[in-house]
Amino acid sequence: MSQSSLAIQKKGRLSAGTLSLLERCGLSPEEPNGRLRVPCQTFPLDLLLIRDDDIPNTVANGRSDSGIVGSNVLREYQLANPQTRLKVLKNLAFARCRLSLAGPKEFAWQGVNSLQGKKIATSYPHILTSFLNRNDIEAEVIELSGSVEIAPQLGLSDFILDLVSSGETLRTNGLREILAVEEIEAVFFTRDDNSDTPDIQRLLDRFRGVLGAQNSRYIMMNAPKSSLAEIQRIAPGLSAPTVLPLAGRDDSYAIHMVAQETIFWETLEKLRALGAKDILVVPIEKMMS
Ligand code: PRT
Ligand code: ZN
Repeated sequence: MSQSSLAIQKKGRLSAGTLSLLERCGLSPEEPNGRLRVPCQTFPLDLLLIRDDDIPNTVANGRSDSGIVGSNVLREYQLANPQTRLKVLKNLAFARCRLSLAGPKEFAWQGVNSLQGKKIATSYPHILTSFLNRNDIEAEVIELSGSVEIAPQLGLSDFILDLVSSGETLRTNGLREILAVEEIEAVFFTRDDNSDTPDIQRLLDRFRGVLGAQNSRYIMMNAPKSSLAEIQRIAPGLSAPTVLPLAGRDDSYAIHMVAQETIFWETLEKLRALGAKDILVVPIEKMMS
């Protein structure tokens, strides 16, 4: 019997983030050596290495149990195929960018009504149409499969809807970002009817463990007993700290806690102002609750 499978991008902007996540989850894949289907060495899972555009369809028609793809590609597929039931189980916080409207840098933008009657080029016609419908805009959608950013120079369109990261590609083509229509990141998804299976849940637990830890910090400090309530108020996400006695000290505690957010220097300064000493903030590798 073949084991559970995860479709991932073979080569491209998602590859490094996907492989790094899988490694941190303890799912080291074997060397592909040209294979399309590659088993993991330490987990009962096969990786299917394919083009990102094929990932939603491969999961929808059951050739893979789950997939990792950019939310842009998944959303476009869902809008184009409303009968399929795909479900995002986890946002993966890598390959972040945005799907934005852009136009000539000299264009005097006056809100979405500026799009009325215009031509807009994109590789995401369904996402664009949905945006235009939501905003009651009648505009012509020009579908292009690549190099969307040169469409205005070629006279093919007035505006574009495309992925933007640093904005450099827009700038070099005389365009400027006008409006972010969707924030994009890599997502882990499956079919609706498949999302509760033990294999998928076990994988999801691993992703949660690594991503939860990625955003969490373990904080340790020694602090005066009188400051405990105030320290709990200041330090973010810390409802139930562990409070330990200090040998030979009646006036102070050792306080240990997990923070679900970045601890900023300002927070450390406030803690020190409350009398906290020897404050340590350390990364957490894995978490399971
Ligand atoms: O070969 P295959 O079909 O598998 O890959 P692909 O060429 O279709 O996709 P790929 O590898 O380029 O991108 C895969 C996914 O990465 C996208 O679907 C997004 O979810 C995500 N991603 C994150 C990006 C970017 N950032 C990004 N910056 N995809 C594309 N870009 C483009 C952007 O459109 C621009 O043209 O990169 C260019 C540089 O961006 P700037 O703004 O930094 O100049
Ligand atoms: Zn692609």
